[in-house]
Amino acid sequence: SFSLTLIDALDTLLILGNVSEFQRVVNVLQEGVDFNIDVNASVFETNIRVVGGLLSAHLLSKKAGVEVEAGWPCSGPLLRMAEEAARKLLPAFQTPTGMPYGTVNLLHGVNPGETPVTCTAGIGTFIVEFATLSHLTGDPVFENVARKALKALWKNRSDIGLVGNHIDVVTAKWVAQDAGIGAGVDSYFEYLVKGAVLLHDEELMSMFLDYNKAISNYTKFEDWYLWVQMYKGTVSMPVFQSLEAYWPGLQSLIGDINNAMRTFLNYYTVWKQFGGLPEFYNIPQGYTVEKREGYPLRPELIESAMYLYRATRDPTLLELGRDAVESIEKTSKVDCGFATIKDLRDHRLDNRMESFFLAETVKYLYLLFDPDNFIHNNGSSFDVVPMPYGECILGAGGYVFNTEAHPIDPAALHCCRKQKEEQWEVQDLMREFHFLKRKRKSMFTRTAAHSRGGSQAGSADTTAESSGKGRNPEKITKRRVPLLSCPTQPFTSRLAVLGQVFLDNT
Ligand code: DMJ
Repeated sequence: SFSLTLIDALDTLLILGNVSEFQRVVNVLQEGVDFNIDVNASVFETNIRVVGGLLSAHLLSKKAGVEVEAGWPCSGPLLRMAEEAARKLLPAFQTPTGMPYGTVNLLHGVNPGETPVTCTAGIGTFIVEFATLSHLTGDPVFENVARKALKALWKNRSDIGLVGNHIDVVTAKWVAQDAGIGAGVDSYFEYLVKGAVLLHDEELMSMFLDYNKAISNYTKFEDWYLWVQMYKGTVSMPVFQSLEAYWPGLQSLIGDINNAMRTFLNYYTVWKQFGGLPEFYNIPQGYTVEKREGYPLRPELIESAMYLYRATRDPTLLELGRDAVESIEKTSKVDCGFATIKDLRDHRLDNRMESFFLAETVKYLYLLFDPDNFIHNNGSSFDVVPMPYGECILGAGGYVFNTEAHPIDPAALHCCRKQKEEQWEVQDLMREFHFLKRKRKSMFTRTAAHSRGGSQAGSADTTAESSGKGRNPEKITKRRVPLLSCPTQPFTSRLAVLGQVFLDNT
């Protein structure tokens, strides 16, 4: 009930080059979206699709020709909407462990009687959006709750280094103890890597690398990944889930191309067998799992193909892309969109289209076949955006996709962070200035009293001002406070204090 598909699909419009439609939708959203509604929403889905979609659209809006307000990218209507949506999610994080509930009511917060059981991905998939929000808005609360949740998962991993599928966020007891890389866990691992890349955070990367070792040791068999018991490492389900197909793409992000390609090729054989990936595939039996035969046009295998193609230019990856386009066109295209395939055994259709089809599947396919897309920028072009405190270099590439394929420009985080830091430094400086002013005033009062023969100033006064004892008090009060001589001021360009502008060459 809050324009989920429109928000989720917005940045796809720009990546496909439809600038006018992007601009129209931005206006529609500004006029029509209201998060103050009595709706129970998934904390995870609202974050990845709505907060992520709005953040990405906000950061891309200048490129799309939208007239941005002064202060962009650190302010703007879509950013304010993203912040408003994210604030609605914050009550979910108020738990004894810091791990969030899975659902909140957008109007009333966490419902009384809400289940405390949340899946691992529902706890560990916030750092990309929430750290972006914190950097852009200057409010650390979002990044803090996301980090606390990540740390809680890390603390509760098993002795053999694995995490389970569902945990009680109040007691920190694992309720589902299957460990694997797919449904319920997937984007937790993805966000350790992407959080590390976005924030240059070695701790997040080292957590991932430890998990990666445990996952290889206990779950990997002939380049397939199985489900195992998190404490013992014994196989619990020899099943491949279509959601797991993001893993080769993630491996490519850490440079593990050979392993990534081998696993990708396993998954591609399944694709060829059915003309799509069934939700569950029993590996030893080589067939779909009962009641899991559907294919909701998920993006994961195409996402991996896109990343791996950037790294290898292997034409097999384009072949998968071609197969995907042909089978989606042939089987799923209906009058009003592209329908989920209910059963891959007979290609029956469901009356449903997931928003991730537009947000992710179409986008990754397009990017696979469009080497010149601005998203693939290698830094050879960029935009210079003048800010009150200097210039920001934006749009130079290195975009980090959230798990719903919404690209975030890491340079914007740096830009706004820098601006906020400089604002804080100015505030500190002002505070120091007023403190010194007050101090000088009281010194003047005491010195004046002393020169009139009083002794209240005290003999232990050793401050610089006290050396003016006996001098003309007028002169003392006029001595300039060395505002710009503080060695802790890293100003390189310019600084405005009380309306005066100081340039570094003046
Ligand atoms: C998307 O909503 C996200 O990628 C999420 O992390 C899990 N997968 C779906 C699409 O398959």
